[in-house]
Amino acid sequence: MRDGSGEESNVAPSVHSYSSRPGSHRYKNAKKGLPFNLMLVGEPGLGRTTFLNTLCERQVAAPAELPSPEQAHIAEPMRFKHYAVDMEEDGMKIMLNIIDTPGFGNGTDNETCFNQIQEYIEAQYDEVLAEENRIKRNTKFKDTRVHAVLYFISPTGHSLREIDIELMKRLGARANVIPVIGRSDSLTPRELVLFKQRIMNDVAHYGIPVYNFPNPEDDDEDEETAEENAELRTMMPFATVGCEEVFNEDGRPVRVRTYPWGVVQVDNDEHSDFDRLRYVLLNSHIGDLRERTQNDLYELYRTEKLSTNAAAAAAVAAEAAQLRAVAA
Ligand SMILES: Nc1nc2c(ncn2[C@@H]2O[C@H](COP(=O)(O)OP(=O)(O)OP(=O)(O)O)[C@@H](O)[C@H]2O)c(=O)[nH]1
Ligand SMILES: [Mg+2]
Repeated sequence: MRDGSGEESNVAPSVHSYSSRPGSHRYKNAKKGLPFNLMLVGEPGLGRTTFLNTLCERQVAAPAELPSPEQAHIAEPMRFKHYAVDMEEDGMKIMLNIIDTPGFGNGTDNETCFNQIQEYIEAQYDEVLAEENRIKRNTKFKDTRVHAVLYFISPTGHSLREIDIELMKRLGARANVIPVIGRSDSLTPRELVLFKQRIMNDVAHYGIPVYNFPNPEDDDEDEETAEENAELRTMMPFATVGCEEVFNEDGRPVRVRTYPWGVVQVDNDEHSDFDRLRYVLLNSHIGDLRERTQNDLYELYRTEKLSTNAAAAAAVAAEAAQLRAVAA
């Protein structure tokens, strides 16, 4: 861990950390480590902190301190909390930066939260834009552009709520938004299938631009990727489960949530999509998420920004010319 808050203690790694998987990434030579910036957004209590610790396989973030009963009704404003963690995944070093957004959707002022998140994402683009325009490059420049936003949906079994639709719609134009169902073990497998369908129907109906595992253009080389992406599209939104409990099964540590009626194994594909999602983020799609951020989302922002600036400059010049004409 670099400088995240909370005590560090190791918990069991993902089952797949024991063996390397095929279809890996293209960045094995990134010497210092590949930067990957991941934002977590979702209503309070959907398991973002637990997810973060489960993803990093260690306690990076301490659980939120609960307010005293007298203070419990006071909704805290949203803020950005940063965690920086060095990871190694399938032989590749990753400098993972996680931006958590505690206080989002606590019912006070969603519009302000939407604006704050959008402004945060755009501010990182502005930094890159300013750096590109600098005559002398800053060799220590850190690219803080958000490569993916995990949006946590509450496991209600209902349709998407207005806040979900609004937020994902607004951010989809600026970042790779990946919808996930938080605390998904509260739904039965059948409920989960129906809920996923309902959410994806809403995504299509409202035209929400989520990261949709795009088809690679040059098919020959990428037939395998096309198949993988088609499968991943059918899994959306990913059903996540997080835990910090480790159970010893035949001498092997297994990450579980234990209930009186049984256990949920976090890394078991039959129990949740957590392990698949982790693999997508830190391995198979880390390259695509970064490239799409650079080539599509940032480029679009840059073009918009430069043409807005050019239009503003033209308006100022026209006004000055008009004033000069009047004065003459
Ligand atoms: N059933 C279930 N409970 C979970 C899961 N992940 C976390 N929890 C529990 O849900 C509660 C909230 O988890 P957190 O990880 O603190 O959630 P959070 O989204 O960070 O919450 P805030 O920071 O308060 O917004 C805790 O009691 C967790 O133990 C999960 O996958 N399934
Ligand atoms: Mg939290």
